[in-house]
Amino acid sequence: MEHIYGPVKGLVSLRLVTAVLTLNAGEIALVDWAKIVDCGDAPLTFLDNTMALKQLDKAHKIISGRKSANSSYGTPRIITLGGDHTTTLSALRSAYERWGQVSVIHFDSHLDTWDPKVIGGGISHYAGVNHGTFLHLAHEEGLIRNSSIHAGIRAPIIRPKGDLRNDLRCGFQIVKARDIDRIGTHGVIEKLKQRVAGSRVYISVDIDVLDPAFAPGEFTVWASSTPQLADLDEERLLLLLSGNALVTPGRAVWVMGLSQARPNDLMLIKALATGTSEVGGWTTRELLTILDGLSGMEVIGGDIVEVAPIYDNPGETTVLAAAEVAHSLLTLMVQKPVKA
Ligand SMILES: [Mn+2]
Repeated sequence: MEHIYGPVKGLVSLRLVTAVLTLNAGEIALVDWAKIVDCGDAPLTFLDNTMALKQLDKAHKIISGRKSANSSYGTPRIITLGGDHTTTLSALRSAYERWGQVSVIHFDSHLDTWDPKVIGGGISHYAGVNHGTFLHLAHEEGLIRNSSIHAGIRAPIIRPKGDLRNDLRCGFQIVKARDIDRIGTHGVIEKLKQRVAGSRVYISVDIDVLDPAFAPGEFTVWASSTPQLADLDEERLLLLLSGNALVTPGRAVWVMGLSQARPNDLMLIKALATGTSEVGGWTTRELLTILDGLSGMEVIGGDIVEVAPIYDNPGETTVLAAAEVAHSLLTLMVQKPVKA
C-alpha cells in the first residue's frame, strides 16, 4: 500500500526550491571544493516516537560514519531538513560521537530547554522526549557545551523563574527577538560570535524564529503521550494522518492525545494540531543577514526544522525561506572547512 505523506511532499518541495534558488543566485557553495550529497529520507515510523528517534539515531550514525569525498576532511558534515524539532537530538548525538561537545546556536521563538517534568514528562517518560525538551536532554546527555545561545526568543515561558534558571543550567544565553530593535543584526551577530568563540558549532534553525508573516507553514503535531496509541489500528491511523496530512517533513510524526481520540478522532486531532507560531519575530531578511554574518565559524552540522509545506501559502513563502536558510547553512560550511 502506497501513501503519499505530507513529509514526502514537503521534502520534495524544499529540495526543488533549494535547487532553483541556487541556480538563480549563482552561488558558489554548491560548486566549490566540497562534495554535496543528498542522503534521501531517514525512514521513521510515525507509530512510536521512541522507535522513530532510534531510527534517526541510526541514520545519523550511518551517514556521519561514511568517508568524505575529500580525504583531508574525514568526517562528513550533515544538514537535516525537518520535521519535528526533536530530530535535533539525534543530530546532536551523532555530532558528539564525531566532533565531541559542540556549542549550539539555536534560532527559535521558544527555549526548547524545558524540563521534561514541565512538558510531557508529567504524563510519561515517553511523552517527556519532545520538541520542547530536546535541548534539556542534550545537556543532560553531555552532548553540548555550556557556551550555547538562543536567538530570536519571544515565546511565553511556563514557569516564571524556573524555566530561565534551567535554561542557564543547560548552558544557554538568550538573544530575544526584540533585541534586534536595539542592537541591530550586526549586534546580534556579534553576540552569537562572542558566545561560541573558540568552539565548534551546531546551528539549529526552527522556522518559527521568523514572524508568522514570513513563515505561515510552520507546524508541529504534538508529541505522542500515548502508549495506548497501539489501540488505534494502523489502517485507521494511516487514513487519519494521510487524509489530513497532519505530518511534518522528516517523517517524525508526533500525535498527542490519540488515546482520547475516539470516537471522533478527526475533529479532536484537528483541535490538538496547534502550531507554535509566535508573533513579533524576525523577518526572513534579518535571519539571513544574521546567518550569513556567522561566516568563519567552524560549523559542524545544522538543521532547518518545523517546516510544514502543507500549511504554507500558495506562494510557498515558508518553503522559500527554509530553502534559503539551508543554503546559508551550506555556504557557512563550505566557507570554513573543519577537520575532524
Ligand atoms: Mn523549536
